Amino acid sequence: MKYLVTSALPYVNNVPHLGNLAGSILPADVYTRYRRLNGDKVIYICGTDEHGTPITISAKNERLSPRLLCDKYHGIQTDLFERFHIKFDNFSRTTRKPHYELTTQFFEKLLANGHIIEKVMTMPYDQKAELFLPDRYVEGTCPHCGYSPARGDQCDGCGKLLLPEELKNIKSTISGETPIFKKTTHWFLDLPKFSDRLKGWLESQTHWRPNVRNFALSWVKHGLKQRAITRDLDWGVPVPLPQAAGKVIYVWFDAPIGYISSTRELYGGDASKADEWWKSKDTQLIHFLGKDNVPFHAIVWPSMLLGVDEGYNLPHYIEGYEYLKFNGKKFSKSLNHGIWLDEAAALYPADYWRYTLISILPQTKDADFSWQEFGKRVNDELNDAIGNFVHRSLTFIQSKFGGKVPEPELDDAAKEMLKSIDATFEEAGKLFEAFDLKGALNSVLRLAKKGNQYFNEQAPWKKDNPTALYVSVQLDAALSVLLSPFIPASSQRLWQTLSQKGSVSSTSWSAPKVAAGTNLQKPRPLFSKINPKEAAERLASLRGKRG
Ligand code: B3M
Ligand code: ZN
Repeated sequence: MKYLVTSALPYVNNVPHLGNLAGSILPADVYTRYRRLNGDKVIYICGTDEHGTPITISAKNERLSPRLLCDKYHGIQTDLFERFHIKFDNFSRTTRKPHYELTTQFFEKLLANGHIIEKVMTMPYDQKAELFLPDRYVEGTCPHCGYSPARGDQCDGCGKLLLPEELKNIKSTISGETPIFKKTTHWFLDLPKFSDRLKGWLESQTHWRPNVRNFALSWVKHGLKQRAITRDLDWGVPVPLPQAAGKVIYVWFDAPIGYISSTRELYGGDASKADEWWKSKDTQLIHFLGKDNVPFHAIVWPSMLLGVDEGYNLPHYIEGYEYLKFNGKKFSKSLNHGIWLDEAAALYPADYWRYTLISILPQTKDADFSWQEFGKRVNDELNDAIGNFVHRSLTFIQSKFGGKVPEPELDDAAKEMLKSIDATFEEAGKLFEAFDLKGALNSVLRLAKKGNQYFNEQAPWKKDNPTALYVSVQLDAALSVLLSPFIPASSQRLWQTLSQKGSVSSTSWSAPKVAAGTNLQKPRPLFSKINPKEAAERLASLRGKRG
């Protein structure tokens, strides 16, 4: 089996925050790193989502052309993801020419196959701002659950997809005025036609998380509506029809096609190479994303893939995460509530963030990041349970055996410990296969704690205990491999301290053996403790300096 892994393409109008990192990009990276260690063929595909009104509005605010805005933030995001050791196989942009061409082909094919329909519709029009309002820029009360503010495309209260005209008390979020409804021609994807096939397909995806699957199924069961896939805008992929001047393809139509165009780009534009991932039956297509993106990936995108009828695989798995909050509330740029990646990178090593975010990953319910939580994870787990164990074992070998791994005489306790290492590879591997990244990390943490217990029981400081130290080194090496999907930089440092060759990320998902007689390097502590109160102060002072 091969694995084609994607994370939702981030809009290119901002500096991402911790929630954006935890919401799909980091877990997809961790998962891909596991796959690679496990010897699987895998690629991780992403890129920036550069169309839609989020971009045009930000461009206006920053007094830049949309293109310059995209250039600026594509650069910023590329750099930041690198600093968090996110290893994409390709990180593309949806404004590149081949992406325009592929999007145009998708549109033309769906039109030719009778899945796109031209209709005159009425759209909310902001008379003050003089523009048709895209769905996200009207707000009102949800007709289904009464939630407010519900957006014109979706209600955050009940999660249902909406149309602007269904909203009660509708307002433009650009001017605050009540919009008028004006006639305009648009092209619609005929979703109802796919209902039966989608329903059958979704019902058979019994390996998905029930919340994601039931969420998607409930939309189909409530009846799908035809959805406009063009907009009155001048930024985007032009609608390839003579009567459609001044109209572009809706960002949510072109964005997922970005997964394919980015894969093609990885192969220098060779479509047949990309198709080995997109069309071959021995490939699983795996999408990581936030839960608000589930309808587009579980309903609209599969309909597009089915509708072009070119043999594309449907998603094998959709991981839709719940939300990460900061101190109990949503991240908010306007309120400056949260932590942004440039700040995070300036404050603490990437691995501290990566570890903490995975350990609180919102897999089944919303999660909360706070400095206390960060302190607990970094101090009690990374530093005490993992770092101290490793450091104690390695310094003892330096002081008692001159840094040389001693020859063991394996007794029952030692054999038991070595067995636990194998069992952890197996257990954590199974959890990875089930997309339980948090569970996999916990399994590794339990092994480290067991190691501590073993070390304390063996008390090699009381008398020479070469066996216990030998076993501890095996455990150190195992932790280096087991942790490398989560904290690759620290794992690599440990790997080198153990005098192991090459990159820990390219060994294999099994217990490594450090032979007796190996000369180890002088250990330096892998982590250090943080002070939650000081962390908050350091962030404040960083912001003060930057103004
Ligand atoms: N850019 C929405 C988001 O960032 C959108 C995802 C596209 S995935 C094809 O939440
Ligand atoms: Zn609602």
